[in-house]
Amino acid sequence: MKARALRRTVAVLTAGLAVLGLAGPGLSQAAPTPGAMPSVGSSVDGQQRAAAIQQEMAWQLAHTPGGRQVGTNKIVWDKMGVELTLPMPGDKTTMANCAYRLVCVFGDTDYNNGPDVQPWVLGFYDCGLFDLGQWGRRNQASSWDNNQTPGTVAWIYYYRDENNTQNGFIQIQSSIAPQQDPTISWNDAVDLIRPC
Ligand SMILES: [Ca+2]
Repeated sequence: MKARALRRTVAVLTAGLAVLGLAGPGLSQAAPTPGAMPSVGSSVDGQQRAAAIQQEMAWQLAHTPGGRQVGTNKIVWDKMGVELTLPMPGDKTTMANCAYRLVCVFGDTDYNNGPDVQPWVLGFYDCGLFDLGQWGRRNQASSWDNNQTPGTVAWIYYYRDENNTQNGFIQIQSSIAPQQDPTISWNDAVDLIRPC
C-alpha cells in the first residue's frame, strides 16, 4: 500500500473510532486517572453530592485495584477484606452502620455526622496491617468503631515520616471491641490500621 493510501486508511479508521466513541453514552467519558481524588468543593447540595460520589467511585476503583462495586456507593476488595462506603446525600452514618465483626474508620468526626462534605467509611474484616494511603485516605480519619468480636484489639498508627515510611510508625490509639471513638485523639493523622 502506498504511503498516501495508508495515511488515508488510518484517517478513516480514526474517524470511525471517534464516531463510535461519541455514539454511545458513557463511551466518550474520559477514564478516571488515579491521580488526585476528585473534589466536591466546599458546599454541595444533594444532586452535586450524588454526582461527586459517582466520580469518587470511579476514581477509587482506578486508584485501588482489585475492588468490585457492589452498589451505587460501595466497593469491596474481597482479597484484602476491606470495603469502602461513600455516604449518599442525606445519609447520616451511625455506629450501627459498622457491621458486626468489622472495624470501621470514618473520614469525619462522630461517625460522619461532622462537618466534612466528602465523608467516607472504610471497613476492615481481616487481620493485618493496612496503609490507608492505599485508598488515598491518609491523614483524614476522624472517628472509628471497633465492632469486631468482643475483646478483639485494633490499633491505629501514623508514620514518623510520610515521605520515608522506612522510618517506622507510632501508635495513636488502641481499641478493644466493642468500642467506639467519635473523635480520634490525633485528628486527621491516621496513616495505618491493624484491625487485629
Ligand atoms: Ca477528617
